Amino acid sequence: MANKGIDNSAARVQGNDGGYFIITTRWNTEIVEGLLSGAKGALLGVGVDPRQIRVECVPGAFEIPLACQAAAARSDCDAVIALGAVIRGGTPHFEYVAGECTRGIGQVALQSGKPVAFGVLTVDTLEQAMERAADNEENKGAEAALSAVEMVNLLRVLAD
Ligand code: INI
Repeated sequence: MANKGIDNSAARVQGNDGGYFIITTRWNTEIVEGLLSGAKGALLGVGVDPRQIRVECVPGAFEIPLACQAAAARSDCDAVIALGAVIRGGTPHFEYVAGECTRGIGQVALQSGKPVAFGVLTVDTLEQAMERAADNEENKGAEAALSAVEMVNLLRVLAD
């Protein structure tokens, strides 16, 4: 898979001990299912054991950071992968929801010291969201999953 910015060789899993926690939303279910499918496929593709993958769902993108924080606090969590979609589509909520979600996810990563991959689409239209959640090389769930594996590997190297 030739995802932009992701080094697939660096993303090959190097241990089957930890867990990958995927946080999804009930908002924009169809889009999020596409992201989830991409993320799971990417994790399995780089050697993650299915038993290492746990999926939990929150109401919407605004709730993602808190769930990520709870997941990252677990000793059996190596990385968190946040998946969701905030679609501008005329909602005055957009800037607030997208902004808080993005900021919160970054904050959880820095405060927990664990990778929290950002697979939350922030787009203008449903069509744009569908393009990024499609079953192809542009799938942003897959990109987020591979970045999580790559960061787990890097943090292990840096901890030595
Ligand atoms: N949540 C989303 O995940 N995507 C959206 O596009 C969205 N919009 O447009 O409002 C959205 N809102 C809900 C929000 O994330 C919270 O769940 C809600 O405000 C309750 O806290």
